[in-house]
Amino acid sequence: MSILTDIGEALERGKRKQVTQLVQQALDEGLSPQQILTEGLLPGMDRVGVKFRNNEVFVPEVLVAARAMSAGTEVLKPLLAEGGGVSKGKAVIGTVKGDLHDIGKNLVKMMIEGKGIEVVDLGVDVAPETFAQAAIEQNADIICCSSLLTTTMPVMGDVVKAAEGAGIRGKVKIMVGGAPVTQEFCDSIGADFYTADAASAAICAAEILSA
Ligand code: B1M
Repeated sequence: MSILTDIGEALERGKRKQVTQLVQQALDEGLSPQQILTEGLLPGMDRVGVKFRNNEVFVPEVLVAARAMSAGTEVLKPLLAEGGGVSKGKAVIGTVKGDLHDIGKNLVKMMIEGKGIEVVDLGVDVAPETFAQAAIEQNADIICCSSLLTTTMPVMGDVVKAAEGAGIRGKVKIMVGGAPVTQEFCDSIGADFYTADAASAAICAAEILSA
């Protein structure tokens, strides 16, 4: 069994210390942070999601798996975020109001920072007006919204309206993403960019700032 399989299985069982240790071991063996993320941690989390949907595991098990996932990404963080240097621009990021899922949002943040872009993290359960206000206060170029629930996706439309209401729509680009979000949805609410994963989000943010 490969170490990537071991990482996914330890994550599924919520073994935080084991995940941390295995991720470090994989790095020591020369695997890339990207490979550890996409072929070890993420497949493990996906399997937890399937079991959750099928009522084979419940919120407590999902929470310990999520904590193990966060422990694993914490080890990778400095490597994924390698980029450093002078900031190329600024983004504010958050999970929209009503939604507490933050693992994907944290990954998007890490990857965008890896492009040398400063990211202000507003956390989870962020109101539309808070996104707009933070963009003004931080003089941000981009607002990044994450949503994992079909019930909270519409809040992204309210973020677009809040930016319009605050008079900053011409100045900031609005990026949206999260498992249920699609390009069609992005277009329907008048947001600027949809990307499906953290790596594409980072490329998109960098392209916005170099345009
Ligand atoms: Co929840 N949950 N959850 N959950 N949870 C889902 C999302 C669900 C699909 C599970 C299922 O039924 N299979 C389902 C949603 C169904 C739906 O809306 N149709 C669901 C549900 C129903 C719920 C509750 C309502 C359950 C309940 O209480 N009865 C509840 C809601 C709480 C709330 O938010 N108000 C709930 C709670 C929780 C936990 C707290 C237990 C925990 C979250 C812990 C945490 O985040 N700190 C949790 C988890 C972990 C999940 C699953 C299992 C995993 C999510 C995750 O972290 N994936 C999830 C099932 C699944 O997705 N397979 C599920 C890994 C992460 C890296 O992926 O976040 O998709 P993701 O991010 C990706 C991309 O989407 C993208 O990039 C990331 C990396 O490449 N991306 C962006 C994300 N944001 C982006 C922004 C961008 C661009 C790309 O631009 C700005």
